[in-house]
Amino acid sequence: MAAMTDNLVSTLQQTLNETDPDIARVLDSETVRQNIGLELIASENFVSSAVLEAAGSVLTNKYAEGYPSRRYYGGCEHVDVAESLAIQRARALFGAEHANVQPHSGAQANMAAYFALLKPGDTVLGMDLAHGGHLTHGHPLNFSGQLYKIVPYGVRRDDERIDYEAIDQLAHEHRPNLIMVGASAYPRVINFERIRHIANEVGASLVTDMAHIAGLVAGGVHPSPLPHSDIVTTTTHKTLRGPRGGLVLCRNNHAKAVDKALFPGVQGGPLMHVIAAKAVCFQEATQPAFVDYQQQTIKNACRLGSALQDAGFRLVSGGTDNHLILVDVFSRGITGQVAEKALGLAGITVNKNAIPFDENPPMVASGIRIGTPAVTTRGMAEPEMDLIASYIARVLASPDDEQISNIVRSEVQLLCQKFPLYQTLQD
Ligand code: DSN
Repeated sequence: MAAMTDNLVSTLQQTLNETDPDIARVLDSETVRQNIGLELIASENFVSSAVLEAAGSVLTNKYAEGYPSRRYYGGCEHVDVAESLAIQRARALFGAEHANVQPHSGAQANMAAYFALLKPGDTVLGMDLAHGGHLTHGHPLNFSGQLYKIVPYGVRRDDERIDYEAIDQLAHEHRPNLIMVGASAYPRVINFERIRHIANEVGASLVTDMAHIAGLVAGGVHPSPLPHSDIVTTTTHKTLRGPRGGLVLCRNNHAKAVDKALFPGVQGGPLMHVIAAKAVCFQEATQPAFVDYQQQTIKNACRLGSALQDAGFRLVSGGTDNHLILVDVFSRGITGQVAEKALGLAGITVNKNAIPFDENPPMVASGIRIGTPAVTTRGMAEPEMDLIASYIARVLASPDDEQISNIVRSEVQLLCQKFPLYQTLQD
């Protein structure tokens, strides 16, 4: 028995490098990649060491189906504390009556919201993915498009902003059970109050998916959808800068339906290590520095956008109010696919993205989506945004030129060295 215990303890104490050098190398290489490149994917960020520590902890070992104090497993006394703190902090941060911190992802948070409010076959008005919406807002290949009758809305052709008149008209014509608001590639403030008014007129519920802007909302730099929505869903890893995961917030009258929809409706055992890391993130988001961070994220997006406009690029909707810009690279004769690849080779990570009324298919796309949450976390500000715009402009002026790509990649690395990340992980 003693030998067995010794054996177990020694296995537990082996480093990843000793146990699995292949995967250890992946972690090392990814740490270096994140350090030496410019991360401009609008939905990504860098979590704090405290969030990383909680997410990589022994809480991963624990099954805890159910909710705090109402579990289907013994031994939940410590994870109950973590989940209760996460709930309490999420409610306080966003001013919500109820929070469910268990969704593994934003898609599962959205699924729980639909299941809580709808039955299959009901009608949903959701923002078209091609206009900046999200797969789970009714795409035909997603569960949302398969279970519900979807009526898509989008942006106006002239100013590329949400067409509230069209939402009003579609709502009166189709009498949806639910209106879904929120976007993954929309650079403008969303008028939740106006959509609530439309929902009230037709007797629809309003669900807001604030995944992209949750950190901005928490920091008070974007209007909150909470006062206007029946249910609000989000991920925790974008502007909110927490671990990869989801969150549902709602009024008390929907609390039971949401909790039941999430577990046992959608998920089984919650990821307690991730829930603990969410609690840490919600705590960090109450700090004054978090507000400064969110303000700087928006300032950086505006500066990067205007510097790219000065370099001749067209921005969808003419600019931004939030953490992202959508650049129409096709107007400069290259596709989003080509731009993503060329920038990637130069150490600048972005994603190709459809622009409204795109003539190209989604895998080719006419745009690139650029976000500032991650570079702002590194401490970059307006002067660095001007540099980044100049790198992008140089690479996209000659996307096939290997020499330019190499020169820009060296400049990117020099810039990144001035804003180091996760130093201790690289020792
Ligand atoms: N995939 C996310 C994004 O990049 O915006 C949305 O879920």
